[in-house]
Amino acid sequence: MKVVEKQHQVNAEILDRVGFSQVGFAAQGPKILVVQDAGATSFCVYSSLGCVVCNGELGEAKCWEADTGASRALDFSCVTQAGEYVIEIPSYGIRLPVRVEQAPWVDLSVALLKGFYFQRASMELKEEHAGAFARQAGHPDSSVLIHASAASESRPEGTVISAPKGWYDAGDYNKYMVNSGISVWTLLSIYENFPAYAKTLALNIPESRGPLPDLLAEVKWNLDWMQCMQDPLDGGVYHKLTNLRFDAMVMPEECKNARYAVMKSTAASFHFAATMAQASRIYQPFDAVFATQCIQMARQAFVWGMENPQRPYRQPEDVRTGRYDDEQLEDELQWAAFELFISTGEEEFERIARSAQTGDYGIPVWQRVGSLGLISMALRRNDLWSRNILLGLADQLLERQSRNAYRVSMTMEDFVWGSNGMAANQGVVLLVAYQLTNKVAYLEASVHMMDYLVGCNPLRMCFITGQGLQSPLHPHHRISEADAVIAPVPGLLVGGPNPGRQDARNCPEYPSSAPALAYQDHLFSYASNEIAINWSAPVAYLAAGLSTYYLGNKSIGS
Ligand code: 9MR
Repeated sequence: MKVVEKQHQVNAEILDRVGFSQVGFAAQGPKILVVQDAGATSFCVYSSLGCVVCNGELGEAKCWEADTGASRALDFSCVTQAGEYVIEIPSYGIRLPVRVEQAPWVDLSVALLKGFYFQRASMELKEEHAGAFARQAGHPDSSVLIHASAASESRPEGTVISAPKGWYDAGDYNKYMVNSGISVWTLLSIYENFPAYAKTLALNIPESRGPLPDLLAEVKWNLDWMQCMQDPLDGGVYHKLTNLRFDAMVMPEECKNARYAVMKSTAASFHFAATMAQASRIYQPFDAVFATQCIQMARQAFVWGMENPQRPYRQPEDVRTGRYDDEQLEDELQWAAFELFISTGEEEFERIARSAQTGDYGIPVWQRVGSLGLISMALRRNDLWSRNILLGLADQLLERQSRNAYRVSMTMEDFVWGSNGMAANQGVVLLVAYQLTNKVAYLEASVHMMDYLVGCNPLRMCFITGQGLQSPLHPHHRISEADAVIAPVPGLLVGGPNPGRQDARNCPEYPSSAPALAYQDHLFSYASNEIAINWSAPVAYLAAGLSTYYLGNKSIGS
């Protein structure tokens, strides 16, 4: 049996009592720890030589409705030099070693992007790239059946198409267009907004040292699959490539169930159009032929979506896998139209985008993508209208951070299935606001969201497998469960606290039902402990963006 050593020695007692970034702190960044309230008192920070560096008082006790009891923040931003420190709260009996460095998220950004490689379908992962997580190829997807719901004159039910490659969506082995769309957009946006940093990312994947930067090579693995999901005859895009039922908890190579392309949908076609349009401008300097293909396919999918604006996904009776169904489709339309406008400069796309009845622009999630178009428009086209909406959103997030000791923007409503993805996307919106304004408050607020995901939370968990001091060991992830390695596949973000308990039938009671504590590190806790590409992508964006700023390619706030 292959065993991967745990990287760190865990001091369980301290970990349980202190919420803090388990990957470290940025010398120029905000630095907070959170402890359960046991009265106002002072703290002291010591250098590795035992000298007092600074001291202060814990912040006021705050109750957060998502948590139980009151907590206090300890703000040690007085430390501004890289090094090893010990933080002492004498009257709480706490001595905690912490590490401060220039940008503590660099390795994390690599691990998170490598996590996408570990999700690849249709290929063998070789030991030279995957180490202990090497595995055989599975799901070749070279013989995919057109499902009855997707049948057309030229492709009747049972027609065989080939749609290999792509990333497995999550803990399951299916590939869904909608969730691929938002994930690809987020990863490509890392490249668009932080190109210099993105080019330095060395992922050790089979395409490394090839013509494409590693990040773009990894994303292309999924774009290649997406392209196979378009019906060339009419431009419509299939909603998903899936089994009829979820596979057992076995390795990819053991899965022999038939695979189907299911129903063309409006949402799938617009997700496809948006991301292919974005890809066309990004891959242009590297591969003009591919870029041209992307924009042509984006146009065809867009036309299909415009002609079929009300084809929400309807799960056929014989299909039991993920739905990603959504009834509101104007936000998808607007996003696709904006991306096409940015890439082609054709005003007709802009006109269509601006006349869409999108309604509420919230934090991006797979079923609410209007803000993705706004982010592209604000950053690529200096669009004032988009900028104002985004800054309005970011200001709300900022305001919420003053309400709890953790300084997170999460409200009770945000603790849904995939709450960690929500937290990560809040961080992305804050980081975009910083890019637009250079207001340091947004940057620091985005650090707080990152801190939350890597340990500064009521559960004291780093929610990314294989990272930090205390991370999920039993994610709902077939490969992690079925391989011979004790440790889970690294670099994957779990869904996180979710009081919804949609897994109640399969998974024992969680230790707590408080929204921020409703989590269990259990294989069958798919409503709180599954991993998914749309959750990993925004935290990868945060890790890369924060690294860029704190590595000081330009000075903060300038
Ligand atoms: O992330 C999805 C969440 O928003 C939905 O509430 C949930 C139930 O429909 O499905 C989640 O997505 C899952 C998908 O349907 C299948 N693959 C695993 C995904 C993550 O749990």
